[in-house]
Amino acid sequence: MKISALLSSIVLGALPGAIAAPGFFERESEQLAADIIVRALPNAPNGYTPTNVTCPASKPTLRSAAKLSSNETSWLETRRKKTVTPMKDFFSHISVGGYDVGSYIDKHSSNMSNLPNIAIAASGGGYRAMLNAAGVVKAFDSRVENATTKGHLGGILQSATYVAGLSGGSWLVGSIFINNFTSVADLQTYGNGQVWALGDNIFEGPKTGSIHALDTVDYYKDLAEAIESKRKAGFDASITDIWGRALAFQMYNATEGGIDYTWSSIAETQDFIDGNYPMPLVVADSRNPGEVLSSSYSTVFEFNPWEFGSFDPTLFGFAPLKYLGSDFDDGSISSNGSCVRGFDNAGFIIGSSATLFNEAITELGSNSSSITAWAEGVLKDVFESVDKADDDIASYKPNPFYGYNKAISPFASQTTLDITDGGEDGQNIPLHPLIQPERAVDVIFAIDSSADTSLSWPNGTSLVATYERSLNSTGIGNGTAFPAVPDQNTFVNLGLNTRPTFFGCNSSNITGPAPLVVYLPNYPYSSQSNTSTYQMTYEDWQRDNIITNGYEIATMANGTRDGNFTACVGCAILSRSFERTNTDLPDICTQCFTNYCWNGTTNSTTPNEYEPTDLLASSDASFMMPTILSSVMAVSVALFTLV
Ligand SMILES: *[C@@H]1O[C@H](CO)[C@@H](O)[C@H](O)[C@H]1NC(C)=O
Ligand SMILES: *[C@@H]1O[C@H](CO)[C@@H](O)[C@H](O)[C@H]1NC(C)=O
Ligand SMILES: *[C@@H]1O[C@H](CO)[C@@H](O)[C@H](O)[C@H]1NC(C)=O
Ligand SMILES: *[C@@H]1O[C@H](CO)[C@@H](O)[C@H](O)[C@H]1NC(C)=O
Ligand SMILES: *[C@@H]1O[C@H](CO)[C@@H](O)[C@H](O)[C@H]1NC(C)=O
Ligand SMILES: *[C@@H]1O[C@H](CO)[C@@H](O)[C@H](O)[C@H]1NC(C)=O
Ligand SMILES: *[C@@H]1O[C@H](CO)[C@@H](O)[C@H](O)[C@H]1NC(C)=O
Ligand SMILES: *[C@@H]1O[C@H](CO)[C@@H](O)[C@H](O)[C@H]1NC(C)=O
Ligand SMILES: *[C@@H]1O[C@H](CO)[C@@H](O)[C@H](O)[C@H]1NC(C)=O
Ligand SMILES: *[C@@H]1O[C@H](CO)[C@@H](O)[C@H](O)[C@H]1NC(C)=O
Ligand SMILES: *[C@@H]1O[C@H](CO)[C@@H](O)[C@H](O)[C@H]1NC(C)=O
Ligand SMILES: CC(=O)N[C@H]1CO[C@H](CO)[C@@H](O)[C@@H]1O
Repeated sequence: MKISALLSSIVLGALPGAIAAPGFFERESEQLAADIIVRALPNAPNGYTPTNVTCPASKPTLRSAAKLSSNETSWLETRRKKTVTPMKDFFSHISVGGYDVGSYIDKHSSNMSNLPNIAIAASGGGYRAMLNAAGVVKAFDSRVENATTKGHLGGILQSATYVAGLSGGSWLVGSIFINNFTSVADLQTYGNGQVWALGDNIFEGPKTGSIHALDTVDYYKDLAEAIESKRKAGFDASITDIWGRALAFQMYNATEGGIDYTWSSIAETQDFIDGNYPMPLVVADSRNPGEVLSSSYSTVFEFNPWEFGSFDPTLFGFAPLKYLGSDFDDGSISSNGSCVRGFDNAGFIIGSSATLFNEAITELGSNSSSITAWAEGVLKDVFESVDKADDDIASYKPNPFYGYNKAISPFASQTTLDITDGGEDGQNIPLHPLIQPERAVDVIFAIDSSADTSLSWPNGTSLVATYERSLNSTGIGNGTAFPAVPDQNTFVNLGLNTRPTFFGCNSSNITGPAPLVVYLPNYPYSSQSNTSTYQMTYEDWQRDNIITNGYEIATMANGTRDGNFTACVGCAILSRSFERTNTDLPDICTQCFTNYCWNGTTNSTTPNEYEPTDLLASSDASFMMPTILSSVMAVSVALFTLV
């Protein structure tokens, strides 16, 4: 889809911050956060510029997607063991009807493949999606104050194996993993132009005096120089390069937006090697110029800490991420070819997953009444030189998959690989890497912040896309299976998008191994978290309100909407594991599954416009707690009679 037409009106309307007077978003407080965070590694050889380096003794090669990489397999052994203690801690504060989960875990911990394998997926949807998912991840994080008290779910993050992000969701993943697995609570307190200072318009750059210490002109100059330098070294620069650099200034707490941080450096960080935290995954699609994507034939790519590639039958291969930019031909670098490093800039990766926003950048670049600096300033040359034929594309040239898998891959004949927003094929939740049978994930917490309805709420569209794709199991689905989900009208009519809904509870109803999906749709608890995908600035209060709302989505308002919800999450986590070990689920799980699992019922009549109002009825929950609690009870009674 050519998005210019679709977006141009929205973008200009949605960017008032971009044209606000300087200082409009100035912060009152100059308080500095005390924590020192140490990040992934600044190991690029030459800043943003991909650079020829001496090849390692055995030259990097591509590999088939038939199995996981040896890197991942051996990392999993370490990581899965490290999840035992967090899982026991989790079930020490989450009671599942009094069942002794701790003993169950102990009993099976000698064979990790019997224990739950947990994943979290954060959808696209711009800053809204980043912040809503941040709230969920915060609720899952045992390091966060009060997250392990009654009604809360802290510890799921520490128990997880994978955390996947797409587009806006990838900004969250980048913010956490490039900043040494920092917590969302810490990201919120940084402020002051360090990270997540979202009141600073990304088109103007960080505040002078922040650690980035650049004024707007210097900021543009910095972006432009990086892109120029990449081009001079012989590489394509696309709008994504500018966009990715700009994002990095907001997400990565390091000088110049972590210009020399690579995504592959995550794999070389000691805490990651030691399996102390989950594996990050970022999802993007490929798209040929002018092509309209659909989940029924798109090729879905993932960036994991070691590799970039796809499990799809249209490519079925992976390239070493650290050596992207090298001249691979049919899977290897020729004897006189050189090895290149530094292509996988950490900003470029999250920019590649979120190319939808290139349009916003392009608008500003070409519309001098918006921001003259973009049109007339130092970025002018860059805008004129980068390829704008298709704005929403990240140019991967040389294409690492050139000449590879010629018999099946349309990419084998292309010298450039065009990468685009992971949500462009409709699969806006990054489930793809998590439903690969080789990864054997048991439960996915699928955070959906999509803007499906006209008021920017989700209605199940993304799950439908992934489900339909999986039905073509011998084709594009390539052996993946996914739980059945109903049509979008049913989602709205049955309220499946107003509360957590479980899909795939009955594994025997799925053709092939598939995880149980805990669907966590964006829904208003304490604030209207349906801001526009193209809202590009958030004051700290609004950022924090959406994060709190996300926290309430994950916990059903800290258990006040259903006192049994945390137990039900426990059931969802344990379900596949108990099946493997032939263990009966505790009784309470029967009730839970009746309440939360979609049972196959559909109602496909066209619903009225979906327009939910804040469940907690006031944006200031702490102010009116007693009233709210009773209204929550009333609402939950009403809801559960409907379920
Ligand atoms: C961000 O990084 C800088 C430099 O490494 C460090 O001094 C600062 O404390 C960090 N900011 C926060 C809020 O942790
Ligand atoms: C990353 O954070 C962990 C846990 O807070 C800390 O122990 C470790 O020293 C940090 N990593 C680096 C490289 O400093
Ligand atoms: C990944 O595995 C390969 C082959 O075993 C090894 O050469 C490489 O160093 C590993 N990469 C990392 C980052 O550990
Ligand atoms: C944690 O809970 C205590 C006791 O209810 C409360 O006083 C405190 O404000 C809470 N902290 C946060 C960050 O919510
Ligand atoms: C890197 O090496 C390739 C050939 O292996 C060469 O064509 C290219 O000019 C080199 N780039 C730089 C910047 O030296
Ligand atoms: C759900 O979202 C899709 C995609 O935006 C839209 O086409 C459809 O009309 C929506 N349906 C309902 C019932 O909200
Ligand atoms: C199934 O996938 C193949 C590609 O692998 C594609 O050619 C075919 O059109 C798909 N079938 C349907 C019904 O979408
Ligand atoms: C839920 O807990 C979070 C974090 O402690 C808090 O910010 C939020 O206000 C609470 N919400 C409700 C409805 O209790
Ligand atoms: C929680 O589940 C138990 C067992 O099914 C049930 O007896 C109890 O009423 C439920 N509590 C709430 C608050 O729904
Ligand atoms: C079971 O699977 C079929 C399709 O294979 C689907 O139509 C049905 O709704 C599913 N039932 C449940 C409860 O998921
Ligand atoms: C399935 O769920 C619907 C509401 O979503 C409910 O009306 C129906 O009674 C349930 N069916 C069974 C067999 O539980
Ligand atoms: C399970 C399955 O169908 N795997 C196929 C995925 O695609 C590759 C490449 O076409 C095939 O070789 C696999 O057999």
